[in-house]
Amino acid sequence: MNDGDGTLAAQNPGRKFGPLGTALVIIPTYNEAENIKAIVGRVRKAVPEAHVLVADDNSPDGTGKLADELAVDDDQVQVLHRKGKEGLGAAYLAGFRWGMEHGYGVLIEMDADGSHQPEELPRLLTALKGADLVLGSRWVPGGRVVNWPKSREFISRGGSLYSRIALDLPLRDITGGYRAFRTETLQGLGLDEVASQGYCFQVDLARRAVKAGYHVVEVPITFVEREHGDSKMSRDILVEALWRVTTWGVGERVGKIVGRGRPSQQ
Ligand SMILES: Nc1nc2c(ncn2[C@@H]2O[C@H](COP(=O)(O)OP(=O)(O)O)[C@@H](O)[C@H]2O)c(=O)[nH]1
Ligand SMILES: [Mg+2]
Repeated sequence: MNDGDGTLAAQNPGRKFGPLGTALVIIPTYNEAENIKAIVGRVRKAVPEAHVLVADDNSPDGTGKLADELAVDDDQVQVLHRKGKEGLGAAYLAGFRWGMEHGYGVLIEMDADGSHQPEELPRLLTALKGADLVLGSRWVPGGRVVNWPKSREFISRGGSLYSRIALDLPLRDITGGYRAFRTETLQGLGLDEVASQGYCFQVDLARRAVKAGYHVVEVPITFVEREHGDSKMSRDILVEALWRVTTWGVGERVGKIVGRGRPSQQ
């Protein structure tokens, strides 16, 4: 899909990066009434120049209404009301499109539940000055998780390791959802074809960015398990991710073998 900057980045690792522009922190929500006010307040304090977009899927617990109350008092906070629960990936895609239409230079993914600490955002933005995409990473030196059950850590580490090997990606945390994109990077990823379900969404974006030749940097983060509300992670989301990653991995390998068998074009 990408035929511009990404390829250039691969060819010119020492290239200069442009200024960042205004950042939009996109926070997808489904039943986060206990968390929304605190997280938006923390973002506004940690990066006062950034704007916030809450992408709510008509949460039955009234999260959208609470977000509206925040938006009334603060013109750097906006709310995208969506019809119903369509998954985190679909909410982010809608948020990315909104951010592109409104001219933001940086689009950030952040959970509402406090797992992604807004106080770490300045470090992600500093790294983005010399990158196309920054991943907040639990599994690089200096990264860690707090209060996570061993079972979830095992699944998360395993998921990243499997994706790393299956898709041949030089990344440690491939399923994480604390990320800062330059808007041009997202424009080069072919968002219309991104798999929007659960963890697949994060894996697919990372995979597309690497394959397109973008400069992707991992910055260590401390991921803190939520204190309020429930996780929306399900067995179905996991199984789907495993299946998709396997299909992509096999597809890439077959593609390489078939490509090798063809006579050279040059
Ligand atoms: N808009 C929207 N947000 C969602 C949906 N599913 C999860 N989220 C949000 O995505 C973020 C991460 O979800 P969470 O349940 O904490 O996943 P976990 O951290 O992997 O356990 C939270 O802010 C959720 O409210 C959804 O279907 N729609
Ligand atoms: Mg969570």
